[in-house]
Amino acid sequence: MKKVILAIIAVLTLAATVAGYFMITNKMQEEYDEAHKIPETKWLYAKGGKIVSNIGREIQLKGISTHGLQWYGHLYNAKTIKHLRDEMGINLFRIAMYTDAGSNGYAANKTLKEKVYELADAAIKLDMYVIIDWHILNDNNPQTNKADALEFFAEVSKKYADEPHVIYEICNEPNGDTTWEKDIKPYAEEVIAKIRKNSPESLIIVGTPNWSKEFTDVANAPLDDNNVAYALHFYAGSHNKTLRDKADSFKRRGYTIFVSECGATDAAGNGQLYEEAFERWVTWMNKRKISWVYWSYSNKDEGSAMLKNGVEPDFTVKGMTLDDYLSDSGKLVKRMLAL
Ligand code: IDC
Repeated sequence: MKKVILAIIAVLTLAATVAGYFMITNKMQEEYDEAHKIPETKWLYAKGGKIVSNIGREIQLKGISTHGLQWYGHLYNAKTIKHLRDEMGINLFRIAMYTDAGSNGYAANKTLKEKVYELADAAIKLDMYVIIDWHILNDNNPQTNKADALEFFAEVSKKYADEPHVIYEICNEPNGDTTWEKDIKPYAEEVIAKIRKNSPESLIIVGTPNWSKEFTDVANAPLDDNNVAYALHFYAGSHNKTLRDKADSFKRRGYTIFVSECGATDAAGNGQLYEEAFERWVTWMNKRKISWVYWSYSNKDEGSAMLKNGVEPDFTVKGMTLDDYLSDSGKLVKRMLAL
């Protein structure tokens, strides 16, 4: 009997000691974790086909693009961005700065940079991400205005060197006979070198051939930089599953896709909305957490414009909402942003 009691006491003592040990080590572990926790910052990284934060959390950005600043700059200010953030739930704003002289873009009109700064500063203050878009289009090839681009990105990346909210899109849509190997890649290498000199961490979006829709040549000779995403642009009336499949196989190879521009019309940006086709694209992007940006916030008489033709939101009216001013395109994107 005595032996049994002694044995029970021995077992209980051992159990208590073991439990105590684990309690202590658990507590120590918690304290260690707490002391060594890495805080999540706002920097974004393109990694393995995803956009992630510094602690590896996957991030999807959703946003709206301006139309050309040289034509619709008066519609864009801090209030516009705040209303879009609060009413549409976006966390990203894209500043489309056309570059070609023929469209009175940056090559002919250096004052556009001031508007870029005004809007980027406003977006940052609102704790939003912002894309500074070097909007090549009629100038087909990023090499056309490369000297301006190098100077522009050197200055802008210096100003925003420590600013994780700023994303650089260095060539909207290369097109015509522009190729990846001969034109875009060498251009990107030079521009990225300028940006990296000031801002080693920033996320950079690089346009791809054929209006940012071709990835084969990119995958065969990718950029040697550890924080670039590649642009995929689509318009629901013109592009469908064939393009999604191409993008999927590119993504599966570990490249990060960023839909820095898309629309619900056809590629001309005008005419009817392809609502169902657009929703299929949105579902596809959301499922993969691919970030996307809608074209565009303007009041031009064209199907893609988010505001009714010619109207200008009056932000001085107390309690005003953008709802009163939205076109069918604006209403559609509001719905799609809520998916
Ligand atoms: C369109 C505008 C239109 C303008 C035209 C040329 O909606 O008002 O006249 O540019 O400047 C893109 C381009 C984007 C186009 C858009 C629609 O990035 O600038 O905007 N689009 O055509 N790529 C595919 C479609």
